[in-house]
Amino acid sequence: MRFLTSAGSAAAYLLPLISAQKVISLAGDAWTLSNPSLNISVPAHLPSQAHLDLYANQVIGNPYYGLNDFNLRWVAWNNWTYTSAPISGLSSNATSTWLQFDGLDTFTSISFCGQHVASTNNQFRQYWFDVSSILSACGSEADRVLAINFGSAPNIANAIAAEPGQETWPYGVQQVYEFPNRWFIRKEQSDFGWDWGPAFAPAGPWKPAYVVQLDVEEPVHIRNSVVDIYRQGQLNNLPPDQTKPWVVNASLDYFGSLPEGATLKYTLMDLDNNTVMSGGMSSVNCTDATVTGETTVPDGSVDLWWPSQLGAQTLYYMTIDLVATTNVTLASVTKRLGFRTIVLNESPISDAQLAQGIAPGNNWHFEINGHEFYAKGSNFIPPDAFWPRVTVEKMNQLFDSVVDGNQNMLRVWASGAYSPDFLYDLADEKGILLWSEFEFGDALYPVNPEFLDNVFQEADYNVRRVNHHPSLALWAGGNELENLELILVNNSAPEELPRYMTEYETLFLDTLLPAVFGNSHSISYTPSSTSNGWLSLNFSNPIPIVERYYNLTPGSVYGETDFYNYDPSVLYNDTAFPIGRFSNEFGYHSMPSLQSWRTQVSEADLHFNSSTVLLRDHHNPSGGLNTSNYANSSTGQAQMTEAVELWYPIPNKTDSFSAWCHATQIFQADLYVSEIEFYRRGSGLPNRQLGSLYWQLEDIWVAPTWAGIEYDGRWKVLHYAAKDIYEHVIIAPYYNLATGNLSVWVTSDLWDAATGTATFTWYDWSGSKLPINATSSVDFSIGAINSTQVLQTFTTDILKDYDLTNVVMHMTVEAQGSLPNDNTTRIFRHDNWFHPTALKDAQLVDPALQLSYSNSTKNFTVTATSGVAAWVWLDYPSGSVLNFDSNAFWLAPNGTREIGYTVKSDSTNGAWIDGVTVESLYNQTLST
Ligand code: BMA
Repeated sequence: MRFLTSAGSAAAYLLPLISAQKVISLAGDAWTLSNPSLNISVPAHLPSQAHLDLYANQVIGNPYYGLNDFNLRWVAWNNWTYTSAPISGLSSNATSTWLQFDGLDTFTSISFCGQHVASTNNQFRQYWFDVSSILSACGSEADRVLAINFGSAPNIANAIAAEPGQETWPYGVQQVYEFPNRWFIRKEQSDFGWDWGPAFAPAGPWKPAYVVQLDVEEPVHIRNSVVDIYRQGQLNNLPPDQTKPWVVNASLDYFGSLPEGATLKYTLMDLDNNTVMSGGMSSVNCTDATVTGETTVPDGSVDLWWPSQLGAQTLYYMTIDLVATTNVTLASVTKRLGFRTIVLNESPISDAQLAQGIAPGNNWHFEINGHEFYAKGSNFIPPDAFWPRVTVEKMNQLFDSVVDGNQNMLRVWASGAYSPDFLYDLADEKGILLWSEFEFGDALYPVNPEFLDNVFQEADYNVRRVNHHPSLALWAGGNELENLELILVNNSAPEELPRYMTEYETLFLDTLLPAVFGNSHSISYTPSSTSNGWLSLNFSNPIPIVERYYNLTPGSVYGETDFYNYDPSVLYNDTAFPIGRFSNEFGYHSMPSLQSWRTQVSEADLHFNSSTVLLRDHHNPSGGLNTSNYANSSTGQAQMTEAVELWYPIPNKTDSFSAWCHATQIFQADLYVSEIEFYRRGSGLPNRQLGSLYWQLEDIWVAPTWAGIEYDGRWKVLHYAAKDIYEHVIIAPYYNLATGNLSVWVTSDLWDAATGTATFTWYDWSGSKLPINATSSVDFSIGAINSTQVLQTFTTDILKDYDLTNVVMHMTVEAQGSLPNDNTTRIFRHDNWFHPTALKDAQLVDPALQLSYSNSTKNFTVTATSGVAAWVWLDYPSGSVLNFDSNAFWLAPNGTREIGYTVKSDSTNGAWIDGVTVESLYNQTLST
């Protein structure tokens, strides 16, 4: 929206005024983006980034289209200036005038009224500057112009790398994707490219900015604040006493001049604005930058917040007033928050746990409000290469898909950006735990004092900003540091390991840990995802955590696992999967759907190995991931092809591009399901495995990646398959191809015991039942968060008279139990399939699927009229985004399934319903 001058002149556009007189938002259209040497000057926006304004003005095409990832490099190599229109509405009675920037990406030189204000070098920090003297020396209102010059991040990173005496690292340690030297700068690391995304290295004022004027009545401005809610006596990383009262600690960060003797008052309200408690805070402490105080809330006087499927997401508002001795309110902050404890428990396995059959070593699991639970979820990457265009609507839709997919936790991966407040707000509402990470990954980092100070400021600001959100589950220092980066040092230069380990601890323990523990008693910290956890935790030491590293006792189990193996024979090979306490990453990539490809790639380029498709596949796992062999990206395509060829009938349809894309998605889903089954079964095995977060939730653009949800929100086969295998009670086969040992287990993540029946029915593919001499039904009982074996046999025995290519087994489970925090007894059902040979060798028949839609029930119905239908897939045309209640399922002979759906967006006015098709593995691949 543009604002006219009061005289109504269209000649000058002025920046808008928001609520309080003293805070002028600089958001809006009254900006110009320019680069004089390129002769570019276009209308611009704040918040924004140069690529977005250049695209809006048609100076460049859609950055996501075709090979623009490469063609637009010149934008990143250049400097860009954002210049405001004259800022109107400034008061002449102010005692001081300030600029506040909530995010500048990344290297800036800022001027106001033509005078230099400051330079900045960290995308993730908030900056504020006193410009009172510049303003008073400023000429006319027309001179009140703010200009922010953004330097080229790739250029500056290279210049820093070339400084004399600059730190270097042994060969192969620093993972380079497209632009090098990302570790020298505090900017979203994946902006320089990653194996699932493009490299635009954007620049611009990516978050809101304000002019703040203070006066005698309002002498301070709150720029940030922290509210920390914990159980009395709670220490980070340790399970607290759940009977203790809540401590609410609040701390307001301000600029301006605080009058002597200011105090804090609070009001705690429910979401209907009914006051729960109010009063003055105690232990108020004022410094020249913060005002801190606390209060207690008795246990039981508030309802707890729980993650999705584990209870209600009860939220409250808390208003904190900064009050002068005259009783005048100087400033006020309202936060929406929740009462819960969430702990990453890495304590040694206790005697009581050993007595339950849990293997020695250490725990590595989360506890919510004192309860162990099974964490089900995935890894969240930046949802767009340009954050300013990430809308609340888009994230709302994505997070609905997280909950619809039976996920309760996301790992907010370490080399994107700290999530905006609205993302935590959505997670608070929907019950999604956000394991949050500092932005360091797949590299080691400098440790000079300026860098460390810059990092501390960034961490301190962001920890304080988001700490009140009940969805915040953990802070982790960075991605793949202990389990990868230090190992790479050891491989390449073992004699240098002590030095790099010391540097690692300087940054990830000595610098980042105090930013968490100094601001929060409620949140656990781990320096690295993945790690073997801590060796000791002692709060009488300044840095309480000593990491275990590789100090492992055989037979004991420690820490998290991170597992990738691009040899497709890993599918169904349980012995390949790692045994740990928690799995935070694993995966394989697949192609997006044809509908998605069409939005970013021309029809002529839609071949499996077209150069455009190849160059958008950034996965090159041959250890390189570096610029020299980056363009040789055929490796990723080859892996997907090999996977399909090894396991499934090869698509030979006329539209084989689409069929191939789909086949790669089936392999991906099949592999993730077998891994999730493996990890979940571990909840009842000695490793007491309590979490599975696959790589990765969603796409940043349209390309071959590990995502389960495509860029526009469409679900791949994976997201449906994960939804199914993340049900509370599941049944799954475990098969050793070499020995023929087949077992079937039921796994439950309910918090109470459940009882039920498992059944096993054998068919040939044409649908005839086979009289196989094996158990057909078993009654079982299963403990809380546990697994139990319901069948064990040898196919070498029971199938010895059968042709293995023509045998398939359907297993079902029906269990009675109740959801956590809910006494209602419910029936939980799940089914699964076992086939002793690869599906490419199976004697699949055409199941002659029938599809119908009922206008009254708003359900689709699919029936298999002949034989067993594998991987039944309902597809829908472009123009809408929706998900079916289930998809990618199997149907027994004459089996039928009714399927509802949820529409997330629709530009077809409902016409998509007529475009829904159904196929199974048989006609996705074999028919022409
Ligand atoms: C791990 C992640 C990411 C990466 C993914 C796929 O390395 O932590 O860095 O994108 O696997 O390779």
